[in-house]
Amino acid sequence: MSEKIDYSAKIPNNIGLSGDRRLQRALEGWQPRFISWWGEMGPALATRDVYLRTAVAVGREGWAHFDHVRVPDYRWGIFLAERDPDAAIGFGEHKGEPVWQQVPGEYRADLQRLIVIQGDTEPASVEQQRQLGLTAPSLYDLRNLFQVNVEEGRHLWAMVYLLHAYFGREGRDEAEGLLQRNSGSPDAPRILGAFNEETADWLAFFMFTYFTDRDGKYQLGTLKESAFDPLSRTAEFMLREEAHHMMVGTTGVDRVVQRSAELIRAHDTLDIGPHGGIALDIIQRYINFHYTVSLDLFGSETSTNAANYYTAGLKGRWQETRRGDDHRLADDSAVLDIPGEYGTWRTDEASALLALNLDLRDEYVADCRSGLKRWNKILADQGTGGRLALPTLTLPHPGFNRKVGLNAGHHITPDGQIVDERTWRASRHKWLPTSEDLTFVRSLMRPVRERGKIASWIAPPRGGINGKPFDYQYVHLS
Ligand code: BYC
Repeated sequence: MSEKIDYSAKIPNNIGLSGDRRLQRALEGWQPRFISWWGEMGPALATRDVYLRTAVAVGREGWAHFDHVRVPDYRWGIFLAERDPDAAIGFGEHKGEPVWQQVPGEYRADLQRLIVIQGDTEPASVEQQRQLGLTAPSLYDLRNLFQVNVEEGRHLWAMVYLLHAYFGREGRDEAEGLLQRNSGSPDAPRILGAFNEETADWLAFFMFTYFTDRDGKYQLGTLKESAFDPLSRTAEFMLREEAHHMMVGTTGVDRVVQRSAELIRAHDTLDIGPHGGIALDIIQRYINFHYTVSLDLFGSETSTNAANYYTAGLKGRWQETRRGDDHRLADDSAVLDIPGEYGTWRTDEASALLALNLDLRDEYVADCRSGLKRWNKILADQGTGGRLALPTLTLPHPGFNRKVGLNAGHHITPDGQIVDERTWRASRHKWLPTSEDLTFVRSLMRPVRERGKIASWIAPPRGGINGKPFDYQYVHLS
């Protein structure tokens, strides 16, 4: 397979699509439906053009090209990482066998399910972020939003390719379904909870790209290990694009925290709302919310689905090849924290195979901690000249506010105490964003569309995109 992407084709690709007429026709049949979905459910703000990154190769260096592009003309395509002709399955009962180029009949339903769940999240996030362009705090941020959106659209293409190419009629029906379900729809919602929540303001967008896109990183990391080679190579290239989405989240929250710290210092108060900033307690409540709905995306702590996927070789662990065990896990165990009826925690042991969702979640939690460290460092560096004690931003206990898994149905505080429902309800407003918080944050969301200018509630970025300065004309509005 050539590493270069064929851009002369109607659907840019590096899979030799022109040599497979049936698949080409099927995907060209889906393409206008995608474009019409994008028109209806994609970004609400009309633009003349946006400075976007487009993939031009799948090698490590020089894979992206930047230019001003009319967004509806963005070249969504199908790009897989290069094939390793010697690739062998790295885990499970088929460990050591060559990776599969076709779907084995016995794993067809499970693989299709994993691909559909992954595929469903991609358009969902575009739908959730549809209105945000109308209130972007700068042209730089607006550009980043569009970059994230077009790449989530491309990730939908990646999953639709797999469904069309390897899952026959059922795959084609599922590809239609991906455009028919919509985020938050009462009749046909998206499959996973977090993708039916609103992303109503830019603080929510930065939290989403920090916490929820990071779940995407970890889930794609496990699919990259898959024995089904086309899925593995698809996920590998998606991960390359995903890194930018997390940069948007990490530096987005950095910049909100930076600005809040500056306002606290300048006005000598934590109550910075009247000065146009977002108070740290609101930021903490947004962290609590977005982190915990993202934890739900890992499924239950013990899962026979996860065990079966692993044993079959469909979905591995994060950095599977770097783990120093037998990659089969039949004899290993893991410890679980279980909330008890009477306000006490107990621990239990489960087989490591059953606890694979927890293993992945633990990797994710460790990664999330690095964000909190950064944001607390920004607060400490800014300081208050010793006049005020700044709170520390924290990650809540993984049992807090959970709808999926062992902790669902329990009332657990951010510091991990199990309490009764009344106590929980009485304190909920301290822990999760209140309607007042949401209204206040929304009131700050006024668009700033002048080159080089930025809204009052966020600091400018340290640098621009692709070596351009912050005050570059990233977007031409129509
Ligand atoms: N909401 O055995 P269990 C991304 C269901 S994000 C609703 O515990 P399993 C992105 C589950 O389906 C990454 N239902 O779970 C980010 C099952 O139903 P059935 C997306 C849920 O299967 C930002 C039942 O509960 N990719 O890429 O081990 C922007 C028992 O489930 C939820 C993937 O997730 C939930 N949260 O694990 C754009 C990878 N959780 O079968 C993109 C593919 C569980 O009893 N998916 N259920 O009807 C998977 O690996 C797994 O399906 C899950 C669930 C990790 C999602």
